[in-house]
Amino acid sequence: MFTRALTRQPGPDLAGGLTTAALGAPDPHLALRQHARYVEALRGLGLEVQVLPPLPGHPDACFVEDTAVLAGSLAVVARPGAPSRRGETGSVAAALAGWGTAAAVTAPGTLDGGDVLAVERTCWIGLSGRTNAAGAAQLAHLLTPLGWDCRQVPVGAGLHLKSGVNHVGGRTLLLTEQFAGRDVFAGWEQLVVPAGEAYACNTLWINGTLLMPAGFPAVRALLVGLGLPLVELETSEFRKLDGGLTCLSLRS
Ligand code: CIR
Repeated sequence: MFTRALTRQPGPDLAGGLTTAALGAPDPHLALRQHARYVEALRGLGLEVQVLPPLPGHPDACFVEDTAVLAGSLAVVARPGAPSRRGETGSVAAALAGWGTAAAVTAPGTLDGGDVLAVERTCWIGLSGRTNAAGAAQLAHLLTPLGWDCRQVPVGAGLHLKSGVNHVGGRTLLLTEQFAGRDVFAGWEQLVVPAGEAYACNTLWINGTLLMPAGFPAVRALLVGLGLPLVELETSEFRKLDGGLTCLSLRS
């Protein structure tokens, strides 16, 4: 169960964020409204949510998930793979004081929290354009002595591991075809996202409820089968920057 989350409001410079999507420029005002709904949804599910103000000069800073990893008793400050995002971590580290034993990924390691999926005592770490082998090894070195089974996952195409693999409760993972069936996920139930709706793989399990992006009927139909309450949230403005629901918070 999650009890708290850290988020950061998108700023007026949001359109300056990194992206590979060709979906046009995000509207900062609409993004702010979508963010407020997201925070409201987390609070509605019982989480105490801290909302940091925008970080001027860091248009991607609302994607706080990438700046740290919360796993069990640890709060690990990440070292984002994109140099433009490294200035986001200081204020997040300060906000996370007291959330767990502090640790940090250091050079030459790079690691984005979006590449880390920690469930029960299993931690999958994606090797991506953002997370390198040194960063993944540093995180595993911190977690393994605490009883975590750390497994590396080459991401290949796509931004992050959690662009294509997420936990949707119990022993079930929601995966894109790109990740389905790999040995590293053996022993877990696998729900495969229908082609054309890969973005909705970034669905977030919070205390028995699934938060999913609005507008993905095939994934919705698949998730209904799990029998969990479903909340659909508008994410259009964050999607324009390759961001989704998990990216917008750090949870513990
Ligand atoms: C970036 O490229 O870093 C941001 N525009 C999007 C980050 C999305 N984060 C995530 O999936 N965890």
